[in-house]
Amino acid sequence: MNVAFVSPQRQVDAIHEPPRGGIQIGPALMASLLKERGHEVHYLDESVRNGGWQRRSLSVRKLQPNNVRGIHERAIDRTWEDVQTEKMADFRTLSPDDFLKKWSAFKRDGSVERIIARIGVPEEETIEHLRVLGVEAVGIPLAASANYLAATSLGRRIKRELPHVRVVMGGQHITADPEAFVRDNPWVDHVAAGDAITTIEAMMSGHLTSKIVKGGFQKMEEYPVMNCDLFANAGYSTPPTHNYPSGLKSVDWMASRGCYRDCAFCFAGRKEQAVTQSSWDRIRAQLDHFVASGIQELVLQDDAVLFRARQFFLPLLKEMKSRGLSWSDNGGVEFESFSDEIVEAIIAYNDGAPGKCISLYVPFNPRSWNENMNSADSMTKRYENSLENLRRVRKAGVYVLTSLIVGTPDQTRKMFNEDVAASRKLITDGYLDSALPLSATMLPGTEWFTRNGKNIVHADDWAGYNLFSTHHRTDHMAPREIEKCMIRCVQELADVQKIGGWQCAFA
Ligand code: B12
Ligand code: SF4
Repeated sequence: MNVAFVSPQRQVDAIHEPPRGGIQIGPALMASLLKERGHEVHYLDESVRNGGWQRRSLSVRKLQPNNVRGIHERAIDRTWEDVQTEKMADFRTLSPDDFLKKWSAFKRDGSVERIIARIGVPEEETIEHLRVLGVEAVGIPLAASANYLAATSLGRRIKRELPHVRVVMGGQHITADPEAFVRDNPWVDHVAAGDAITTIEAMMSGHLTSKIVKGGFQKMEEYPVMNCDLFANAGYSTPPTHNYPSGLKSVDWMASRGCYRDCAFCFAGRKEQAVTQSSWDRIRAQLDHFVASGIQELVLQDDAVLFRARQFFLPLLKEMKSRGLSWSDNGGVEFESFSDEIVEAIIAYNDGAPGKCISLYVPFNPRSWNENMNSADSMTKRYENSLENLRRVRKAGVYVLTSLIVGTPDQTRKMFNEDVAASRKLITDGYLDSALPLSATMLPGTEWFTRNGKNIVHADDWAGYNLFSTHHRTDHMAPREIEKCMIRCVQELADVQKIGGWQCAFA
């Protein structure tokens, strides 16, 4: 077979969202497997290919009040730089209320209006490229709901202009409700419900009859070594756009996946997704391949990297250090499990010999016991030892950031104010480098979606599903108030933290 995995161009909210991207581990692993089996495989990320990340066209997208379906969009003759300059000048000089009078996505008449930036290669160029490559099938990932419009628009167009090409899709958004996806997108040939690592070859080859192909949740042993040659020339930048900019050549990687917790807002912790860890043979082969490919830093995306830490995380550090690899954690280090033993191993990692721990993302996520309290304060008081350990790793030169989730279904204004004050103190007391505000998102397949999905302002507001722009109200806050809290958080912490463009749209 001659096949391609194609991540479409991005459509992002140009005002409230910092554009972030990187390799898609799932598609990269499926591509590696098919290549291993002798197929001709292309890995394309249209947001970065051919200088894509710098190619940005702007439009205004308007959604009618009262949830009337339908998207009205018109191109605008402005550049990304021009809009960012104006936005940031307003951000620095206006009060949060005045800033939002001009830039809020939520208009007084109840409509939702966003300035959308399309980032990457335009669809017609993607179609032409696929035609030249002569592919028989394409796989389009749809992990993040925020990519819904871009992914479905590309898939539909491929079926229209290259009707002989099979289009298969998958990813967490589709897994959450495959029936609805197929109903709304009847042109698609196959979709994966769950993992496709064991079914992708049959899906691509057209040997299956059913549209929805169930893949369950697969163990790490089903996944091959990720082949870096596939995306070596895809166009990804150094430093990456979603992680602390170390300047090193990096790659996203998961040595394990799944989680034993079940947080109300997260897809990774669903009951069927029990933690699965790669075998040591596979890990060693992968690390050797990374080194041979010139990779210097691993960006760990594991859901529960500290699960069975003595058997897994601590030996993993030894394997990475022995190869001189640096690393960061972007998937989230569990604060509760940030023990002395783990911290001592991280400090020892930064001993001056090649390989360094560069940054750690340690979220103070709401758990069931503290959903009615402010997270930063309640977590750090309950797990004082973990808190002290944050200071210790910072002293060893590690950049430590946390997040502050704004507009959770349970958060009151009082809780938000306390959260900002607690985050500020944690920074000034030396425990953290920064606290990144994220606007709560009701992601399909999660408890928050079931509970508060009804409060998403507009059903067609796909750009609102990223973690930076607001897309909902709660029993305690209107959409604009949530936006206002996002602005306030950045402004009120600005004098104590260094927040980068990869973390925030207002930097
Ligand atoms: C790594 C990661 C990132 C990285 C890389 C992004 C990427 N697109 O790969 C970064 C940090 C850049 C990122 C960004 C974002 N992410 Co993210 N991310 C993850 C994370 C931790 C791991 C994904 C992964 O690689 N898993 C390992 C592989 C093996 O599994 P998999 O992806 O599920 O793939 C399997 C199946 O889903 C399926 N499949 C997947 N793709 C395809 C494609 C085809 C054709 C087929 C047939 C099947 C198929 O088969 C695969 C193999 O078995 C997940 C959580 C998780 N545990 O999955 C969140 C997750 C995917 N992210 C999420 C979100 C919300 C985002 C952002 C919108 C956040 C933001 N910035 O606002 C952005 C979107 C950016 C973008 N361009 O798409 C949500 C998505 C939920 C949703 N419905 O929207 C998740 C599920 C986390 C959560 N909160 O629950 N993310
Ligand atoms: S937020 Fe983190 S701890 Fe909670 S279920 Fe998701 S991966 Fe697990």
